[in-house]
Amino acid sequence: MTTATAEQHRVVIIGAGFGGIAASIKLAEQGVEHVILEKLDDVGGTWLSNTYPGCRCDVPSHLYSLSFALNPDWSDSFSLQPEIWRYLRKVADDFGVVDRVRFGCKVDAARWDDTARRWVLETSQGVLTCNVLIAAHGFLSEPSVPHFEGIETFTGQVMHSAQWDPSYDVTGKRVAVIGTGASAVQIVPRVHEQADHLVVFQRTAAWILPHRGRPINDWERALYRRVPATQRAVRAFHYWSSEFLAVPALVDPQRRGRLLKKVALKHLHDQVKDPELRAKLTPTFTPGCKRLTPSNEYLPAIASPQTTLVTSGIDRVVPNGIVTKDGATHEVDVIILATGFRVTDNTFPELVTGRDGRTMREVWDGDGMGAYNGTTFALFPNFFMLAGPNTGIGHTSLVYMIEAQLPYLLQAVQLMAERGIDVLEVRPDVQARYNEMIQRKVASTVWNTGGCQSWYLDKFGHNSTIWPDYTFKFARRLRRFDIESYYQRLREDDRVAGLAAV
Ligand code: N01
Repeated sequence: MTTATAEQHRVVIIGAGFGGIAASIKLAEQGVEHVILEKLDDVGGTWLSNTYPGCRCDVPSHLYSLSFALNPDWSDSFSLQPEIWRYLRKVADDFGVVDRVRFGCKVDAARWDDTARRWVLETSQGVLTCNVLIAAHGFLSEPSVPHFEGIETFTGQVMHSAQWDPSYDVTGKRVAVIGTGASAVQIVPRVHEQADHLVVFQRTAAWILPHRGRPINDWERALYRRVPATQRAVRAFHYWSSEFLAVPALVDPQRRGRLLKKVALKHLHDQVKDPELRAKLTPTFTPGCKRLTPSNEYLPAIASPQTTLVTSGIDRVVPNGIVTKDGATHEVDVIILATGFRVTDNTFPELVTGRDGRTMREVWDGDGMGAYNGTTFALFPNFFMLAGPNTGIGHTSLVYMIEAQLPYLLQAVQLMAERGIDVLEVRPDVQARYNEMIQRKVASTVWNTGGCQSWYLDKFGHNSTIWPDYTFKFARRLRRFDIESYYQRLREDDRVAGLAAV
């Protein structure tokens, strides 16, 4: 099929998670025709895929929602996955988003056609084209599945945390959990309740903070329903307190990060009485270098006689279990890989080919992963990414960052329509200056200096994931679409604004 005969859209959004749903609602409000391509069979993105026991959000529920679609009915101050997914599904239904989603439609390739001035998408349901492409595929969507020698010989079940098999019952089983990140910290207490024996393979100990979660009372829900301003006030409280308590500690860990360590050490001391175990569970890096993980149940589950904490490193997998480097065999029936996601090395950039014929991966291999305002990319015209490079945060809601990007991309789409602009592309010098600023700021933060290996850094130690400042500053930056930072090509003719030849 040629570009001319393919199905045409003004805007295509890839992904129907938080980002795709929010973008679709806002585009529809502006009357912009669009379609959402979603590889799964429902909306929800990460909150559809992650169904492991104990899966919940470690950001307060009132903050972890769209500002224009608050949910007065949250049952817990830190919601469990099913409730977050139901919330997203309801928002998608209420705002008519579901009707615009093409489910089971996987994007295999997206190529910029500079002659037609359109993106050409090859999908599992055929070819389609669009003038503007919005990638809302999420950066925590590709499971990282490490290869352990002999894993194919294992006779039990192997499951990644993000590919949980709901039909598998861990009751009475001997269970291995590999990893001690945010997912493991939530899985371990739940599996521990049901398993006969639990073996946790820890490569790096995690800083565990006290969890402040509690059920939300009926009267509170009634109040939020009747007086929505009260819920807004609670949301504002959560937002501003995490900005002013956490950001200084994270961006200036040497001077202002000590309190976090004190709180986490006290929590460990209170919950684990055995000094030998406590030593194994005491991290050696600065708190915040990896995502801070709150839990009141993780450390007691690890300290329980039903659990073995293994720190000697995995050597290989054998048919009946896992052999560690000290020669011990840990016999298990199921291996749960809580081993995280491919973030800086995921496959999405390999699918997207820009104006000069190179894929985003090829460009990033040369120049490093980066964007302008976490949203747009030189050489990739009319392309916007939600939750793009350096929009990640460790202390507050990613939904806030996604919402901060929406006015920026909506103004761009609106200006294109008003001024007859066919092609918008950020200038490489602008993008380079922006990334220099980001790298200067991130260099002294806990994510770069805290002495840990995390998904925030790529294999070269480059931080292309974190926004290293207060999040309201990000929102302020993106309040106005700075068209002067972009090359523009007009629809009527080939005049190029801001560039001799694009
Ligand atoms: O993944 P992780 P995650 N052998 O990368 C270990 C979000 N999230 O899925 O630390 C042995 O944090 C690895 O060890 P080490 C949140 O943004 C949010 O837990 O590298 N171990 C580590 O312990 C979070 O940051 C919520 O030494 C191996 C673990 O696996 C992100 O998702 C909840 C290994 C991976 O930890 C990812 O969290 C859950 C190997 N070969 C997740 N490879 C919320 O509540 C890896 N590991 C919002």
